[in-house]
Amino acid sequence: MNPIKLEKLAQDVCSLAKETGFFIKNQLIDPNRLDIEEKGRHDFVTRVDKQAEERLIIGLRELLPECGFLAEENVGNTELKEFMWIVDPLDGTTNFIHGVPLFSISIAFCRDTEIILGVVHEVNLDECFYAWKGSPAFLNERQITISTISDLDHSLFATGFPYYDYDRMGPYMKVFDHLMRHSSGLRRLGSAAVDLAYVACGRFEGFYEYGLRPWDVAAGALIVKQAGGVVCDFKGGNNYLYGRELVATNKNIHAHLMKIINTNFNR
Ligand code: 2AM
Ligand code: CA
Repeated sequence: MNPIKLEKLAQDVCSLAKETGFFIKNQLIDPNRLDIEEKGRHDFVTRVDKQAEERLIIGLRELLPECGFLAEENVGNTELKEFMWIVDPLDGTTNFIHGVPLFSISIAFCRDTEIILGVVHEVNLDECFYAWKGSPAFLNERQITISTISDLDHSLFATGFPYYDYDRMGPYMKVFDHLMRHSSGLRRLGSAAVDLAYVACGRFEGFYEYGLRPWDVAAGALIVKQAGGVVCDFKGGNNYLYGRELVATNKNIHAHLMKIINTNFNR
């Protein structure tokens, strides 16, 4: 494969995400035609998730024909290759189904297990967050960085509520309890990709969730890091892409949040 120019690729992927976002938003006009299916208990997919994924796969194949795919709805089948796209065509499907205007498209480009480009496009506010290996992070072409807050009391956190694996609810609720008492507050937006993008641009000081899949976090994790933040699993290690648990922070509050997570989850 020819050397890949990541900056140009990021621009092209942002354009594709914006076009696909426009398609998704237009489908909300008639909520009766979403054709909702339950993939598993509490796990929904609509015709729109699948059609958006098809559009993204066609567009990404045009950009770089030889790459593999790991995409949530698996419309084009998973293809494992050295260069891979990891795609969530609609992150926040539950919001989408209920007409809550917060959902996104998440597209990451990886070489083996390394994420080298990430785009998270929040459809409703038309906010496109992106970064590539070695770059700063951007929101609609403006450079973004993590916040500088360093104490819990002034920190705003995001999380996602568990929707399976309820065995870990005990420690989860203890972390929740601690942050309720000792932080500025907790938000549950319903799109992990947006939660991560909001850590990257300084709206949130930290985010943690378990039960996440690679397509929820791949793009956002790179954007947080390129914005100056820290991303890890619940033990402080690097297994957050496939490990189904992730912490992302602005760096300054990282040790505080990890202490609370460690105390409750890793005993
Ligand atoms: P999804 O909309 O692409 O499924 C929020 O907690 C995160 O978990 C989102 O990134 C969401 O991605 C994912 N998720 C998957 N299934 C979910 C469910 N049943 N309820 C809530 N979030 C779910
Ligand atoms: Ca999805």
